[in-house]
Amino acid sequence: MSKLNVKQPTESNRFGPLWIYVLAFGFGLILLLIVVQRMRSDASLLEMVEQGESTVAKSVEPSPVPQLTVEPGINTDKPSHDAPADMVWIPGGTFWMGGNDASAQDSTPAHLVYLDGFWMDQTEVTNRQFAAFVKATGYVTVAEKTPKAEDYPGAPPENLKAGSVVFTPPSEPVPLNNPLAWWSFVFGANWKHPEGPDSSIEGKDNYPVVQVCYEDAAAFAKWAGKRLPTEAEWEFAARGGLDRKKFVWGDSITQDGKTMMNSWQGRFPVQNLGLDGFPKLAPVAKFPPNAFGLYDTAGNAWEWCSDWYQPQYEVSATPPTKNPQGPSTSYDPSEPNVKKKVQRGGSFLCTDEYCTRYLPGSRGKGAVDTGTTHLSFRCVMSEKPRDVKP
Ligand SMILES: [Ca+2]
Repeated sequence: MSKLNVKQPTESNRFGPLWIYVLAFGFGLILLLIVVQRMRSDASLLEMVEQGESTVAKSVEPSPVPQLTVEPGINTDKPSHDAPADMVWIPGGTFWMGGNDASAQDSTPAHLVYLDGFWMDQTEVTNRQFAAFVKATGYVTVAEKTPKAEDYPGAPPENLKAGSVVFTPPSEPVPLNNPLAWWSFVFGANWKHPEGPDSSIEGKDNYPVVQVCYEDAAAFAKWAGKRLPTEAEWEFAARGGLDRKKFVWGDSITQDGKTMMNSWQGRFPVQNLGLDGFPKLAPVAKFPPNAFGLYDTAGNAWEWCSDWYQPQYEVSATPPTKNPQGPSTSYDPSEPNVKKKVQRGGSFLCTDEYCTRYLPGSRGKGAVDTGTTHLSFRCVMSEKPRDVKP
């Protein structure tokens, strides 16, 4: 075949069939769109990273986040013997103690604490139980004894009489910055006459004993073969295994519409409406127990703890702080010369208007020689003997 026999290209087919160009153009267009989309995606990714947003790029290479090596949790080991009468097992474990509320500065910071398990009285010590102690031992409480002049330098001699501190509400509203407006030292007030010589505990066997100072509470505990709780034990037990809840039962002041504690309703300190059923102290166990089976760990009566009071916690540099016993001395900047121990749980006088220390992360304090109308205690017992400061 001579080249002259080869078909000459026409105008339309000189560069090949048209469909080849259409296909190539379409393919090129798709490639271009893919590249442009990829560039736009990269740009927006860069922008998001620069704005600190959570992005795919971040999830591929996460920033290092400090990890706690310990977590809150409840011990699972069981006690080696049955519960002593009227006590419950508090299993111990690791928990967040205190809080981060700046208005309750001495409770800050929330910090991890580890505790061994222990037994705790289900209720505050009652008048019946305290009477049994007095009957068995002949014990006389501090409020029943005449104060010694050397212990109270500067006190007028006429004031050196046996007595205790009684809630004496004013008849008119008062500023809430001076507790002396509603507290009085009343001669003849003591655990048998909590509101003064004319008052009585007759018919109140199941009420928390009050008007007991620290050494009275410690003497009872020793007689009972028990001891007073450390502050950490008290808070762990009060929280009932709940992690960082506002109240000992949860985050709301009531639960399922139920009133959960004996506190103050109405204008403090002039009028307690008693909407919770009790305008004053209530018998023990009138409100639901917490998850460990403890009653009245919020409200009703304050409870002594064995720790000296200082306005900050001793926190271990390597958490958790283990079985803390509190500082070796007392120091309250508002009264530096008064020896104070920690008190916990708040009382029937606590109110959101004035004192919310029925919250488990908050603290109280009191002079060791002073009982009051709303101050009681409950005891604990170690599962295994361990050194605890007296
Ligand atoms: Ca209480």
